[in-house]
Amino acid sequence: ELQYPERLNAVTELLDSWVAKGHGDRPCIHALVGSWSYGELAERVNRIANVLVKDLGLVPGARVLLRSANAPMLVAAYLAILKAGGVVVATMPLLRAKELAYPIAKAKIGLALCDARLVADLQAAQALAPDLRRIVTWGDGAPGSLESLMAQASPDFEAVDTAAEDCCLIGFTSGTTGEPKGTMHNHRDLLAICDAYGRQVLKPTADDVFIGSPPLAFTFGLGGLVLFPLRVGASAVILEKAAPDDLLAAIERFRATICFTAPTAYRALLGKLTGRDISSLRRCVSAGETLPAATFEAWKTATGVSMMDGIGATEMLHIFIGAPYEKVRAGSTGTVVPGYEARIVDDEGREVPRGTPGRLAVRGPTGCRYLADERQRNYVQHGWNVTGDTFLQTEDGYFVYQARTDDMIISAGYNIAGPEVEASLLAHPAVAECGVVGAPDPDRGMVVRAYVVLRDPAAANPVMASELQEFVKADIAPYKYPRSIVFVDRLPRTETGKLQRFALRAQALA
Ligand code: 3SK
Repeated sequence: ELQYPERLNAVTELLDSWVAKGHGDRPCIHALVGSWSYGELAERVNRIANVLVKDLGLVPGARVLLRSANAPMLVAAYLAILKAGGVVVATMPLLRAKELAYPIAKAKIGLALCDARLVADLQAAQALAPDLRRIVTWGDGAPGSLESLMAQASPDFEAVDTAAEDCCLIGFTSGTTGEPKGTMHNHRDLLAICDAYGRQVLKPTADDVFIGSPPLAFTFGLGGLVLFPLRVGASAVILEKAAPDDLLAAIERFRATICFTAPTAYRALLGKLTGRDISSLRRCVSAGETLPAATFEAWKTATGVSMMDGIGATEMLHIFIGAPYEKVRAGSTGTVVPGYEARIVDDEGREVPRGTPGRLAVRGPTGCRYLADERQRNYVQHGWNVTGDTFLQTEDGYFVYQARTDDMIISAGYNIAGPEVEASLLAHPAVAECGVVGAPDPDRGMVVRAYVVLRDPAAANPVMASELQEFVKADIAPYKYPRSIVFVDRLPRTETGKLQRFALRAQALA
């Protein structure tokens, strides 16, 4: 079991301890415009913490909204809020006023720190959510900007003496269904994910250079690009733009060794590898959606590196199932992360035999605590966090993803997992992306419908549709083949890259 002191401020452990131990000169953050050492980051964090407390009146427990693309200043502001005893509510940079108003009102947020280029929507949100009284911007050099306040502030700041269990971040779910939910996590949770998934599965060293595309507002990105590197004294490349070409160029330039991104992004990178040298990469973590075996194999063939699939949840803060590098298996998410327990249960919460699909339930050092939300009792049942995912567990303990619990298509009495059909279609060389949902059918109740993006859009015709159907029939149980195929230019995705199957389901019903 992971043990931490009762009084704990995560920033003391993650950042200040390195400076105190004489590692202040080690590289910490790389960006296209320059790099910061641990000492340089620590100084900025202290200045911002002083601004928060002395100029902006932050009191422990107060919530502060952050709005920015991934950037070194975002990292500094994030850590400063934690160090000052505040609670971070980081928001996705693409959110518009209406979407920003929801967390502001729900979490009663009075103060925001914001990249000046993104302030317009936040100002518009103030009209909808009057709790937000003060916005301080950076990057515009204006009087009263964060930088100008920082310049007047002391470079020293003693971490606020928080309890390990004090809430320090509220992550809002991206809301694929219903209103977003605010998930609360504390200082101990931040260290626990580093010491569970980080240290015992990923096993980074101080020489690793982390890189990736997930926004820091998504806890997958927070862990992979900030917490895990800091915990072991490593460095991270923080990219404002992480489209495939940007990511590849930065991997080459900084000789990045550990990449965190989603399967969709890995597939996009695969199409652009010619002439690139990404041989520095030794670990490629994939999460956010299931990793099809075809993507795993294609990446292995192209780079020689086996991808590390993982499943996490904003509710759990980070990954709780994912195998260590030596034990990864194509087509399987992996084994339970040390410190966590996972089991497959039926609708009554009873464990089902190995090999039987059911709901994935998990418990361990982190867990779901929704901010004032009735849905808490659906997610946590008898002490177990019941995720919305259907998995099966093999005899030897590997967890194999089947579907989101609501992604099961019941067709003529058969239970068909949409993602399994997607994985099969993706193995066809003509298919770039696809999403599979149920469409109503008078005879079968539902039929399997595939929305397919082809690599060559000009090839979209009935002959291609039959070819794909035959391909799937030959690959998996024939009853699972998509009886309906719709060619599309693009698929609906959330900002974190997750396929929005609910949007496809709505299209299928129309
Ligand atoms: O698997 C996910 O979607 C996830 C969510 C939050 C944090 C980490 C991960 C991998």
